[in-house]
Amino acid sequence: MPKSIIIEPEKVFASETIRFSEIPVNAYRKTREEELSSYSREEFLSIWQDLCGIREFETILNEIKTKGVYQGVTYNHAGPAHLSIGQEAASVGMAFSLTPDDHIYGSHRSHGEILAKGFSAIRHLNEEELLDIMESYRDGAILQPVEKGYGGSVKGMALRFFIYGAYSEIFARETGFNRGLGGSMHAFFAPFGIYPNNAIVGGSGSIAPGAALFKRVNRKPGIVVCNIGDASFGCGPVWEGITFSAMDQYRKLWDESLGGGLPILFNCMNNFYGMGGQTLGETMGVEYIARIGAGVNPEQMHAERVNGYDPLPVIDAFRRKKQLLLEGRGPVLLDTVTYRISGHSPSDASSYRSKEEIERWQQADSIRAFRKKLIESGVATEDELDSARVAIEATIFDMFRLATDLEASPRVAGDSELIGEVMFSNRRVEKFDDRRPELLLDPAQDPRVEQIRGKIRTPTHEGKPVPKMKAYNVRDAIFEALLYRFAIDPTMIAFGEENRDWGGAFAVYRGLTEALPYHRLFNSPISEAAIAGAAVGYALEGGRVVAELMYADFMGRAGDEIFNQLSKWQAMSAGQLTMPAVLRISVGAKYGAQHSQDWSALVHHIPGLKVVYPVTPYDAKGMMNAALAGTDPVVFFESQKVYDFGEMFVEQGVPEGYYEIELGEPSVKRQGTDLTIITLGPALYTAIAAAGELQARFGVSAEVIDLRAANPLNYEPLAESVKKTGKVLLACDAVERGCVMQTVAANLTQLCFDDLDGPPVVVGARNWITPAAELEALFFPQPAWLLDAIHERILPLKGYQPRTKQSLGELVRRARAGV
Ligand SMILES: Cc1ncc(C[n+]2csc(CCOP(=O)(O)OP(=O)(O)O)c2C)c(N)n1
Ligand SMILES: [Mg+2]
Repeated sequence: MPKSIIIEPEKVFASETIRFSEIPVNAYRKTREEELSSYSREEFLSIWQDLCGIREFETILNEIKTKGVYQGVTYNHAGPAHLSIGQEAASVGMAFSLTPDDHIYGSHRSHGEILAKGFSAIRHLNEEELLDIMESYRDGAILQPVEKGYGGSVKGMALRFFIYGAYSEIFARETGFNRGLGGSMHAFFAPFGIYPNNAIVGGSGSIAPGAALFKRVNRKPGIVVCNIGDASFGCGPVWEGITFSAMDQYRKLWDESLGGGLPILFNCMNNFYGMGGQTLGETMGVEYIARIGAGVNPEQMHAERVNGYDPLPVIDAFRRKKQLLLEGRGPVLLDTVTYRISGHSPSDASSYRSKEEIERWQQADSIRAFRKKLIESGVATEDELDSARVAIEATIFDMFRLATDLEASPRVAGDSELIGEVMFSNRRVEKFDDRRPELLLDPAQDPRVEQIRGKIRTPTHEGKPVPKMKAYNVRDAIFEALLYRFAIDPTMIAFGEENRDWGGAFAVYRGLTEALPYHRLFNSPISEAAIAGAAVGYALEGGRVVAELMYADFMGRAGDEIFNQLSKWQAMSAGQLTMPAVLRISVGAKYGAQHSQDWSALVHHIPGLKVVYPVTPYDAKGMMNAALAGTDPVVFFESQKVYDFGEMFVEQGVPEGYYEIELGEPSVKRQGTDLTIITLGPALYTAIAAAGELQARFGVSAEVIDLRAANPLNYEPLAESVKKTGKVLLACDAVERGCVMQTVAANLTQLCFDDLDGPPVVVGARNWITPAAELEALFFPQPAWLLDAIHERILPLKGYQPRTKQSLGELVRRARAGV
């Protein structure tokens, strides 16, 4: 289906001038009278109390970190504390009018934002809702210690609950929001709309757009706020997240009923510093962060700078911007000016800024200024303000003390396997919502489905091998699994580069464009970080997502999103979140050094990812089905070498119906008795060819086992085979150094030491760049390499003349040369 928007030469060559509109800077002009009529006395006092509460929360942490004691309570906090003293007004202003349906994402410096949003949520929720949250959240584990001996109101209890959960999380206690597995920089509490905070600078910049996408696609209420620092605007993934959020298609191509532009507000907590680098005048050139909006879209992201040293202009801006977002006019950029009076962390000597500067900001302190405003306007007396301050400070202190008490607030036991238990959620979810999945046609009528119907799903047909054109292949298998789940789970979406119209970079999605509306299958910008990051945001909000990276070599562009985000949030949430995201990554060939590398080892090394690599149609369908029924992040490698391979192993053919193959189960592809060859990826076919030659020329019977997955991995069938044969060769297309097979070889050595005639031998690609298509035989393992290695290091083959160097001496030489 071609694009409905036509690019016309006359139009794009017409002479004109691009005009920018003015970007407001501190345009808030409300008079005292106007302010007084905009808020009730109760609201003014709540703002005041929130400001004081955050200041006290952070002050206690600062004292504890620097002196080890606060008001007689001694405590040694080993972890980080990136405090936001000075930034309270910006946080309170941000959170004031947000409801629990509005989700915030943040940075390492998010205590203030968390508290402000929590305080606001407690005001927005009624007593019944609060009780329900407190009692059900982790079966009351946070509530129990705070309700003991407390006779106050439900809202008062909720305040205690929330502050205690935050402190406990920071102090790594079982009673923290995330059982202490998140900690200071990652703490969050989803029932109040507080979503993951990220210790990677700008980390939320690519994730929050996925959360906003979830709201649009699934017609959920509320907006998403991405709170990030000024220095994070130097991070590529933030720019990618903005680009992803500003795509024209939301308003021009997607169904209007979805609501238009992504409801996301990038809120820059602009304190003018990274750690020591000054973003105004030194490390950036943009001068006003708000200016960035001008380069993004004609609306300039409705960008604006506001005074974040006063909560009222921030509240005003958030109200106006939220309205825009609900009208579908997002994304929005706010440049909220504030100042961090505290150091970057308590050990910060502030050597990069002058004392005078800090003092000037202290004199202008937002809390002091707000107090003055309330008194001068007659909203409250000194005494009233003091007693409100004292009350919140007392609650904060009490909860701090309780959280430091090891008896009331224990840590996860020293011998606990908890972390291991929450690395994966290992659940099965048929669908994440009960509504009817949006489809453009009955899947049975899909043109691709009809085409596949004419294909042959068995290895042979009428006694002959099946010609490629007629064979049901790996592409078809993945397509079938995807279409099946698209028709069941209404939340499931897929996106990536060239995913629509083009049919997916390698035609796996051909036929899906016809079946799915735009919002369920769409083209992303060329933004790998945003593709992977948005998938993370979408999944952790509760939707199923399939994102695609065109080549494994592009994983570097999404490094943080794959290695730190996709992999870690389930465990950092102590199992509160699931991550039902499949990241399809094709592994190239023929395209040289930057398009043909198998990087399975990189993701295999990262805890928290399931890594699979099926290479037959039967395996691809069964494993994609399993991945799409699960709740864990699965990196699903697909080899371009085998996309059009038919089924060669399963005699009865690839079933038309639904079936699953458990992830992590190796598969014996050829039975044998003398030698075991274990493979991962397309090396399976190399091994099958080698096994054929071994049998035909030397009468050696090789068993060939395809791992199909790198993690998790069941070693039992491998050990069983090795125990039978006593000999094992492992082969893959990844470069030999540090490849998955090295780990498998090391483990098999230990598992089967007594049964092995000799050590396992690994044959991988050379530790080189992948050369041009014409030279690939020099690089990727060939059947002859396997025979050579077997002859040299496992089982001398009678009369055999090796064709390549596979000796141990050669291994040492190559290692010494580093190649
Ligand atoms: C990707 C990455 N690079 C560097 C760091 C180390 N670091 C932590 S905070 C920080 C400065 C961040 O500045 P900004 O985004 O303005 O937030 P602020 O600390 O001012 O709140 C740096 C460099 C990091 N955590 N992540
Ligand atoms: Mg900063």
